[in-house]
Amino acid sequence: MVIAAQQGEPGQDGARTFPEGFLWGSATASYQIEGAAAEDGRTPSIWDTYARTPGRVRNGDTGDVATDHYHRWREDVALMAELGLGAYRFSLAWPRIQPTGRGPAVQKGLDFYRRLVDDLLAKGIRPVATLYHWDLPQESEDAGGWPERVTAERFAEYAALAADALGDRVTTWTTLNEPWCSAFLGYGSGVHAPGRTDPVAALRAAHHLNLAHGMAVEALRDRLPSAGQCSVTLNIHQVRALTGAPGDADAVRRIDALANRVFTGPMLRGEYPEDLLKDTAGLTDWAFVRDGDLRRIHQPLDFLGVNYYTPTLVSEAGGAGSHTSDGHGDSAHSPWPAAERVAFHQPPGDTTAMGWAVDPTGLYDLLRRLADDFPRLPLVVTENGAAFDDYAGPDGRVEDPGRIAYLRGHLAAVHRAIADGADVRGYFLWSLLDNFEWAHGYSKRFGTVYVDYPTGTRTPKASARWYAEVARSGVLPA
Ligand code: IFM
Repeated sequence: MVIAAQQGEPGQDGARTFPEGFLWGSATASYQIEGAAAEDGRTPSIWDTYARTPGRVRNGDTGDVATDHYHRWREDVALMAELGLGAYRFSLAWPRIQPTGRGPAVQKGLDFYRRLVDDLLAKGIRPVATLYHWDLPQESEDAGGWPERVTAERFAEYAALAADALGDRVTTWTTLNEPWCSAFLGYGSGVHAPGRTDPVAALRAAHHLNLAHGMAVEALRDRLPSAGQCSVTLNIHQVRALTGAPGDADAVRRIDALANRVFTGPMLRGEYPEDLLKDTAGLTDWAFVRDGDLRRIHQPLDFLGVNYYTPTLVSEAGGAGSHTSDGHGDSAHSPWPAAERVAFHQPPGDTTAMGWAVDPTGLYDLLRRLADDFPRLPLVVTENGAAFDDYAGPDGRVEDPGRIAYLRGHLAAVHRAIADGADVRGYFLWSLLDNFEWAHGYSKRFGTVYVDYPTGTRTPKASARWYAEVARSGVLPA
């Protein structure tokens, strides 16, 4: 990616020009769009199993067909080209490439991604590949899943297979997408696959995801050409205090450790935060962290991927108006180990169809903080977007002014962060297509392209046209 030149304030007409070379893209993930769940050797992932378990996913929806991207990928790449995207962030399905989570790669699985990548490149769209966006092969979960070290070791083998097959054409790689969700929603609150509810397993999973990241970067670096870029995508929570009370500041510290520093500590500093180890000492002594692990996890990265949707508002539990929903789904089990004395609150402001507050200042603050904490590490917004209750009108058009307003506000925040010194190199909108929104099934539409699920027909929403113009011109209009 080209180094971003620093830009100034909006022009007199209020338009904001982004740096030359700023990367404009859209993002998706394999289980959310591909379908073809049992084709060409693919075996079930933990999400196939979870979705088939009654009561786990709304309406009993599964990713069996999803948006049928496995068959319609050509049409989707053509759409991206029509929409002028400079980059496409997608994930590889581990169970499509290595169905049992170990052993040799399945050629048909690799061929699918090769064809996709070749078509992207032919149309001038930069492929950005994520190795893991939550679809762990079920057999790996049966062998212990992320709480066990063996899963990190297997992940490094899978990373090597992927890089051997695609490293000549994909230069930009991300190891994990949002490991916080994999560890704490998957093994803590159980609202994501595999649906376990064990706080110690969640902490063990966090460590082995960190280790998997480090080992995968080693495998990638060994195989990629020198121009290859390695990164990880974190859903850094922008945690805010409800009041200025010291108890609320401590709640922020505790959640920041569990949400953010449990990953940025080892990955970017080579250490687990002392306060995290202390807070969780009643649950585990962290003996699963072996000598040499932190050195392997702490790999130089070319950029940090940041996903942001909404801020997190907390206080010390017991204060007025406190409640326990943190916006990550309802469960009797908390995704926050050893944080019983923290209460979560609905941040002020309008909400999206997810019930998430719209607050672009959270993105600005997040980017500024990361720029201060890790001054030499370029940033890329790898996901940002919103679900709304979109529908096709009688003329077939899909008008989504709420999404345009959301994107406008958040892009202005990115621009301001760049103007104030943050080295942000690109922005990927979530998502290209309406898709399977995990435990919400197909009930939440994040796409800028509307998908009519019964027929698979794609219709770009008004926001897709709007974003195409921003991407084409590099200018955010007033
Ligand atoms: O759909 C998800 C995506 O898979 C990961 N980041 C958040 C998105 C919206 O919930």
